[in-house]
Amino acid sequence: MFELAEMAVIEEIKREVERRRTFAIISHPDAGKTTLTEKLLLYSGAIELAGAVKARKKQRHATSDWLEMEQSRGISITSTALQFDYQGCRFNLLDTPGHQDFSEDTYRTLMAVDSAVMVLDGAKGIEPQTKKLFDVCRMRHIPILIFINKMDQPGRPPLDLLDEIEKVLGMGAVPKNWPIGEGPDFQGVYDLEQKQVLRFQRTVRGQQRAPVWVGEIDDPQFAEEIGGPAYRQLCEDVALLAGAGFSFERERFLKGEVAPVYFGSAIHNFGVEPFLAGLKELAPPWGPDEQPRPGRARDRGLLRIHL
Ligand SMILES: Nc1nc2c(ncn2[C@@H]2O[C@H](COP(=O)(O)OP(=O)(O)OP(=O)(O)O)[C@@H](O)[C@H]2O)c(=O)[nH]1
Ligand SMILES: [Mg+2]
Repeated sequence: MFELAEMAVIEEIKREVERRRTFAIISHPDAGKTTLTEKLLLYSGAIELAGAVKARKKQRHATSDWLEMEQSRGISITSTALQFDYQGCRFNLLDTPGHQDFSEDTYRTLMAVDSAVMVLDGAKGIEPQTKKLFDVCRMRHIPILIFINKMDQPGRPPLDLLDEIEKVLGMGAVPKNWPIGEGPDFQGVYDLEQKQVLRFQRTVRGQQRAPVWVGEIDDPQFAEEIGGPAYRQLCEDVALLAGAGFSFERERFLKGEVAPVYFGSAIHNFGVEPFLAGLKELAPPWGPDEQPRPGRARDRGLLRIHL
């Protein structure tokens, strides 16, 4: 029989485990993992001013590229573990290097996480290193969330990107939000579940949170302000998506069979907060594996000591 004090400790441990979200950010080099990491820190309140991967003289560098060589070259070389709290959850985030020379480090990191964030460049889609890392995730049945980044640059039509995820990765892709405007005219995202428009404003070098207007798609002022072509495209896409019958099943997500997809621009802080909210809602806490994950349990303990 457990004593009362022991029971309280066990309950406390259970609560602490429940509120943890341990995930890695993975992708082909340069898709924007470190930039997104920095913006997740900004939106969680862990930092007040976001740094840049390639910082100017007196500007802050991105928190997770802390090695001098990373700062001078503007690439990530090692995985960096960062911890922050957001709305009662404790996030353990591992920003990984994309370059294949350092991929051993990324593979090891993937043994220790409960989910992965896959960052895609909206113009490039699935690149070779992304595919390789995806294969590792699939082998380990790691649930994946997708952030399609760099929507502020001319890119591919969002439906093409979803199609590519399904065809190349063989995984279902369910959009949670949808881009408003494209390339330099990218203005925000439409939340497909809440049926809400989130229209962001840029800030100087994206160092601070982007002011956001939240409203209805049929608000005449919104329609006027975003301009005719962007508005028509958004309405057409939303109607098309409603008819396409996308449905997100949590069980399939947890098995790594289907991924929720979010759009945004990490550099301008567009779509970062909805993505952070999605992570909180969907990324699973640690739990007994439903399916065996090769190589996982042994390494997990070791890494957790440091987190
Ligand atoms: N236009 C645009 N550029 C971005 C965006 N996000 C990141 N970048 C730029 O893309 C480049 C690569 O960004 P990183 O965040 O270092 O990419 P990474 O995936 O961490 O790269 P590695 O760690 O070296 O694999 C940098 O010059 C960023 O400023 C974005 O949303 N839009
Ligand atoms: Mg990086």
